[in-house]
Amino acid sequence: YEREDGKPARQRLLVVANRLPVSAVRKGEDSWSLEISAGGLVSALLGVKEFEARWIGWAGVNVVDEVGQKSLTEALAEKRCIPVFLTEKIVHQYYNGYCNNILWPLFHYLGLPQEDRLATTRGFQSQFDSYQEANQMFADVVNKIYEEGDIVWCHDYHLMFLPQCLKKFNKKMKVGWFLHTPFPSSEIHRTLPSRSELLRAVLAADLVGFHTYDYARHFVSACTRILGLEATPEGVETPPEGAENQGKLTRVAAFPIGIDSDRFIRALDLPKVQGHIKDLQDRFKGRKVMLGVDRLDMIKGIPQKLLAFEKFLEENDGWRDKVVLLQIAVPTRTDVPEYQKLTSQVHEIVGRINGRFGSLTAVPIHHLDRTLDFQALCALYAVTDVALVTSLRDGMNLVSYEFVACQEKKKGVLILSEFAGAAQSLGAGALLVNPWNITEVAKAISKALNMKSPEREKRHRHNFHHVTTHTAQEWAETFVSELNDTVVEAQLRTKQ
Ligand code: ADQ
Repeated sequence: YEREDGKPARQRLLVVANRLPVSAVRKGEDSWSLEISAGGLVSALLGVKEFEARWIGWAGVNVVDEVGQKSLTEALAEKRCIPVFLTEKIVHQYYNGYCNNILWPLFHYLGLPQEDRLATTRGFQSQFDSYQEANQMFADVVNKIYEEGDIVWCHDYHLMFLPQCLKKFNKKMKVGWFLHTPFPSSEIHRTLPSRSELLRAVLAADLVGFHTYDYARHFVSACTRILGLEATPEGVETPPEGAENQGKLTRVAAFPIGIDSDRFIRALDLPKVQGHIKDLQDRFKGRKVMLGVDRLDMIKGIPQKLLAFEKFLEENDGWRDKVVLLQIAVPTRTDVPEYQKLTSQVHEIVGRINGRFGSLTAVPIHHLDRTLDFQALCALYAVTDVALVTSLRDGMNLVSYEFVACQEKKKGVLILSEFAGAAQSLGAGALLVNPWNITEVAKAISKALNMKSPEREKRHRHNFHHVTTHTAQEWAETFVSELNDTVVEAQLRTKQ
């Protein structure tokens, strides 16, 4: 790479994810309003200074006309984003269907949606075809902009076919793939009709990453048991297939994600956040604040959390007017019936508990079906005494990290599901629970609310140290530099 001034430019990192970090809304025939969504992945990659990132993904809108596609492409180029245009049918079959209705529940050990089981089984093949087709559409965009020396980092369960599509186009492309969800036990993966095709497609990557060692181990077991391949301490070996094929080692490893902890810590000093904190403290004076922040998804175990809180209130009447649970739940995938059912279920439980334990002036649960802006979220984390993360399964869970980052003053307690990836990093500081056991969770709530300061301090120290030293930036840097090295290694193996 050479810049115009003759100096070498930074190596390009092509980040491919289902969604771009930008949402596009059409304002006119050729004008667009773009809103950046500053998620964890965006801030993680902003910190990776030695590479120049380009984003490739779907902008969240279906644009079929040429004028629209051209103008959106130009508008996004300013944000270093390159759109993939999917058709409505593909979005329905690939995204709503195969990704969210099949892979998402299966990877979180929830099986297929009960009522849809047969319909899903019948519709499986066409959804899988669309999934492959969609992955090829992402690959076509990457292939078009790829230049020698670029590194390609594919993200998540939406794009398991992408590494194979890319390597078919250019064997020398450096390709990494990272999964943000758990990878389930090989016994679960075995039930997927397309189990082998998906594994083989991922193995085309040079480096395959997971949040925890357990997920990596499950993936390797799936490859050995289902595909009959050899596992080595570094990953999975694929034997040569044809005369011209060299065989291949795919590195498999754990890269636990983190957050941009400084961003949260710094935000707490902002006057606006201080103002929110003061308002919240006044509002809930004399009561301990418990907090849940989740996408409204079945993996987050929100009904289980509410039932545990109900049990706690039943058994501890002295606490009834001294504690409040703030549950902030962002609606997602609102067009999927299973998610609509979950919303009604949650509303029903909240209504019941508030009816049972509320008074004319106060209710035990404040439930909000919406997203909060960053500053309001930081303030909430800061005033919380006990955070409740009860995911039934969760790749990592960043909410637990964000809560810890905002607790330097208060040193509140984190109750954390043992089925969240975060349990492996924050387990020593948190109270770990099995979210299915509401008696155990109710006891943990009582323990957390009654915990004395020295123990809270000790637990918080451990977690705070972890969250501030294992950041998103470090996560991205480690993955990308290992991907770079892995390919060099693979080339050496080929030459020998
Ligand atoms: P998610 O399932 O979305 O991510 P999580 O890791 O907790 O779960 O991240 C959610 C993000 O959304 C957090 O940054 C949080 O602040 C924000 N958020 C949630 N509810 C909100 C609300 N009501 N208002 C405002 N913001 C809200 C997936 C996997 C996780 C994995 C991440 C990253 O499911 O297991 O940790 O990717 O790899």
